Amino acid sequence: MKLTRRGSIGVLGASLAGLALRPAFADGTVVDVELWDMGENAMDMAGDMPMKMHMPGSDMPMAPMGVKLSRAEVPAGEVTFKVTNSSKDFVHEMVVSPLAGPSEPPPYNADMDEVDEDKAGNLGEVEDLDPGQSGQLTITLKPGSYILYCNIPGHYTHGMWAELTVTG
Ligand SMILES: [Cu+2]
Repeated sequence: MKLTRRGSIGVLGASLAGLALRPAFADGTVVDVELWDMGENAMDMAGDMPMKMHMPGSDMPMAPMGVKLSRAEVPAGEVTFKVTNSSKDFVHEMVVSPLAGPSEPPPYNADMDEVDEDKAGNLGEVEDLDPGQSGQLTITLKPGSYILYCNIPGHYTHGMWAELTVTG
């Protein structure tokens, strides 16, 4: 969620155009991404527990929301994220930003309770998926550390992030 948006429709359109020109995902890596939560009370759960990236190494067993990846490591190059919102209650989204290093927290805007996308850098997103909806994003990634997160206010701090490592 930010001012300079790359809409999910635009991303989908670009992907469909790509499909017409060459075999689907012939060169790229596919990562399945599930955006999940524990139901309508998920935002009231977890209280003030610190769920965000300043807990490196935590697997956040109590997080009421999350981002689940089919793989946490991919080779550099084209990566397609196939994103599904499995929630019955919440709109979620997936944003991709680089990290300064493994488990380095991204810039965080406490007033908005969200990642500061302008500072973190937004490499692409699948925005505003309704419950049960899917979307996808294809981007080219260099080796390094990345974070995939939902930046609807409060969701990041309720556990909606996952790290992705891109190897050279
Ligand atoms: Cu969310």
